[in-house]
Amino acid sequence: MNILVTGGAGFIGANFVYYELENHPDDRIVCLDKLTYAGNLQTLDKAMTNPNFRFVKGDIADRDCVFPLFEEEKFDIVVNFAAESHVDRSVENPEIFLKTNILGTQVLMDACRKYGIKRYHQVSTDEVYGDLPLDRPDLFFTEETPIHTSSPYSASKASADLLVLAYARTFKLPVSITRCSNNYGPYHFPEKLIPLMISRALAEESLPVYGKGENVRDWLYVEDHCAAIDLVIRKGREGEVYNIGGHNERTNLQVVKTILNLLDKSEDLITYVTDRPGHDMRYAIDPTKIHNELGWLPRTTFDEGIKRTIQWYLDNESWWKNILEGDYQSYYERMYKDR
Ligand code: NAD
Ligand code: TDX
Repeated sequence: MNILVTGGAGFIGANFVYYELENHPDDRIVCLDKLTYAGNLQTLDKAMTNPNFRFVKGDIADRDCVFPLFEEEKFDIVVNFAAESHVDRSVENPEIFLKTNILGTQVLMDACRKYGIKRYHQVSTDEVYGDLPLDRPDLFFTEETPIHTSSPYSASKASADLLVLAYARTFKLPVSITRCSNNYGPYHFPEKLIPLMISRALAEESLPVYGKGENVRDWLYVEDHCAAIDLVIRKGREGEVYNIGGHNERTNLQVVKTILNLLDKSEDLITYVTDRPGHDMRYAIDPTKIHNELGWLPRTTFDEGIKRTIQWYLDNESWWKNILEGDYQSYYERMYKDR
């Protein structure tokens, strides 16, 4: 199989590249990535020497880049991870989210129509379902939960999902979609909650918790997400949506305190800051469908995954320190200074 992985220099995409190279050594992986602020070629260092791997720098929304690549490579499967992925950045400036997340998806699917494909897979998010109230722990997102978005980011991801389903119905494109809960693990960009808190706690800097820290996220170790996508693209039914999540719900405050505790740092570092506008209260996935149809279950508990993640950040300081020393400094100033 010849597989195109877009956004493979980012967090989940890179973990997926490594998962595929290890578990399907006969397949070829081509990574197309624009290398935005979130893309990092250093992350793919270990793949670069693999003869079954090729990296191409380019924008999924650029037809002049995407179409010749499809013509040359004749892909069997496309897995689209490429996206602007940070909710706070979408509040600051929505436009690039619409361009990459919606129009980029369209360009990729147009290329699939023109050059033929066995499967186009869209990596989506539980955020397309909006949020659940904190006082209803009995409620979960299923694949039938209505789309109901809160942020420009989630609206762009939901729009892309609808476009994917429209291409399936109108043009008979063989598609699938997965909607996953919050991931964590190696190579997670330090603007997101868990790596931000690990890196700041290590430096004994204040830990900015939005609002009261009571919002709930359903955390999934990134390798479990990769295993689920791998199953769906090879064995999942065409035209279907599969939710992915592992019943690992935690409040943000619980997550931050766990990190402080594991690093043996003081809880005095926690600083409550102004809440995110439109902040979703709770995400919680019901993964029954993917479990029943494909036998998928998460392998990593939160307690185990967070320890492994912290250890990875301790062992790979140069990876995240390089990021913190770049443009990230002005990002942090902009987002958190007067908060
Ligand atoms: P990320 O921000 O870490 O990585 C995104 C990657 O896409 C980067 O390498 C970036 O350079 C690349 N990219 C951005 N715009 C591009 C463009 N126009 N053309 C080509 N490449 C481009 O994101 P992530 O956290 O790895 O998320 C990957 C996907 O998974 C996204 O689609 C996201 O919506 C989805 N998702 C993420 C999570 C999560 O918890 N992180 C959960 C569910 C779903
Ligand atoms: O400094 C912070 N303080 C804080 O309290 C940051 C960065 C976040 N938070 C809170 C906001 C959220 O309730 O932590 C929670 C997690 O925040 P993020 O890491 O920004 O993730 P989230 O907004 O939940 O979205 C993530 O999961 C779904 C990914 O970034 C999305 O790409 C994915 O679709």
